[in-house]
Amino acid sequence: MYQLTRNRNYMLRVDLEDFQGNKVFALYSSFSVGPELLSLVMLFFSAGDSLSGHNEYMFSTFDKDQDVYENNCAKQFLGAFWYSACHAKNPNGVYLWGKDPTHYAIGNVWSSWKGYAVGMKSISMKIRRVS
Ligand SMILES: [Ca+2]
Repeated sequence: MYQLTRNRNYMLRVDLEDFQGNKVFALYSSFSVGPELLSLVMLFFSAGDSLSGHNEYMFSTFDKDQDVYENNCAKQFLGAFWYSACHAKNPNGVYLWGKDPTHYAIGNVWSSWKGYAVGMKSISMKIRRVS
């Protein structure tokens, strides 16, 4: 992703769908990934903005903790993403098949739309070159 977004400007569109067939999106006017650093600017959304709070954070995984939380966000929330301390969305989290509050925020959730207990049916992130 770093090589891909390094030399040009990209927009990001995130599309979300729940298990009732509702669809929302979030659009970011600029999106880039540094060596592992996320950078983006919010433009418009119907999904709520669960991503801007992760601007300027590093990508973290189970075996590479680069978040600012005392523990490992990727381990605690069973995902991998640009976590801060820790997340407002978890697209690489556990596929919950809808609402499942058993374990807090481990699912593929987008909190500004459905909170931390409702997993999405689908989440897609697409980038488009703008210059
Ligand atoms: Ca940490």
